[in-house]
Amino acid sequence: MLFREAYALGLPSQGTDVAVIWDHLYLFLLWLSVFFFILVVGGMLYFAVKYKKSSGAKPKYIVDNHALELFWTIVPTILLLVIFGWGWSVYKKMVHAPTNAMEIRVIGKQWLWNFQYDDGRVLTNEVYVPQNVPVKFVMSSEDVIHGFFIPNFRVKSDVVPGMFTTIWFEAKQAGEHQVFCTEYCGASHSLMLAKVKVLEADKWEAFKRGKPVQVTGAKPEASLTQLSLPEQGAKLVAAKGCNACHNATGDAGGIGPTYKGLFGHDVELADGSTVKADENYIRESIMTPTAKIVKGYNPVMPPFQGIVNETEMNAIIAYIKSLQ
Ligand code: HEC
Ligand SMILES: [Cu+2]
Repeated sequence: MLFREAYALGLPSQGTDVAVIWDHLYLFLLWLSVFFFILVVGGMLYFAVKYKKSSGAKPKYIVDNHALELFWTIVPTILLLVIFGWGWSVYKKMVHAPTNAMEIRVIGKQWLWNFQYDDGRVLTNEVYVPQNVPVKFVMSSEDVIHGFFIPNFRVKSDVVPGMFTTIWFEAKQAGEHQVFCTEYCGASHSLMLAKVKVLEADKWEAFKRGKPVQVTGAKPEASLTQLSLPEQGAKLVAAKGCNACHNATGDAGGIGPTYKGLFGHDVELADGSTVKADENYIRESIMTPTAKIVKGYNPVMPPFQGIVNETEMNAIIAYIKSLQ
């Protein structure tokens, strides 16, 4: 244990498998650099002393040494390729969430984190997740650029207004894990903290059954009548007048395209290109509808910039996603 502590230089605890492979790579790079630092600087000092000549001495004329040159070309090349391949494989694991990952939406704003669950619950500065289950955070910002970082899981991403970014993790250690905002976002940036609370299976089941989590003002029963995120979205598209032009039935005859079967599929655009309908495409379609015009439709949709906020955006997307 002591050896690991010294060798790993006090890196935070390894809360995921990704943290383990990430640490191996990081420590390999670190100790490789230390090795070459000692080799180069040590060699330099050693030779400076060993071959010190009094001033005025003529140095010997040295011709090239092919064996040596090949050696110091080929060895670093192999090393760099190993680092590249290794880094690539770790990176791939870090960014590609398993397709069965459970999704939670994260909204950053000055200076707190909100977490939106599919069942409609919203938690602030704390998020409960199951142990040993892949979880994907779909993140957006209400104001400026924030950074979402869970050191114990070795995952981090900027959270940028006007787009979605994602991270994923599969937590191995039950308990609390600290979240930091890692992008200077204003006066209380350093207080923009949250906790990821990893629950064992039985506790997770209890949490899902809906022990009342928001106690401010509302009675406990309120959580039972709370709407799920897709249901909130259905209410919102009705309230914001979207249904005048869109439907959820699959009927193609409306002023705008149907929501049914949209999410995750390719959309043909008027300019002949196609685009995959993911979270960012739907956000753009709502905020700046003229950016991409769906083939066969007129650009008559009004922009909803400033009318749909981030919380509502997540609900609307969850609703469209549910209409497969
Ligand atoms: C005045 C009619 C109208 C209203 C109101 C309207 N839309 Fe649209 N919408 C359209 C039309 C027409 C298109 C297709 C042309 C385009 O891409 O702009 C479209 C495209 C879209 C797309 C892309 C669909 C696809 O198949 O790629 C989404 C998503 C969307 N709208 C969501 C909404 C939401 C959410 C609202 C309410 C907040 C809304 N729309 C309000 C007319 C409307
Ligand atoms: Cu921040």
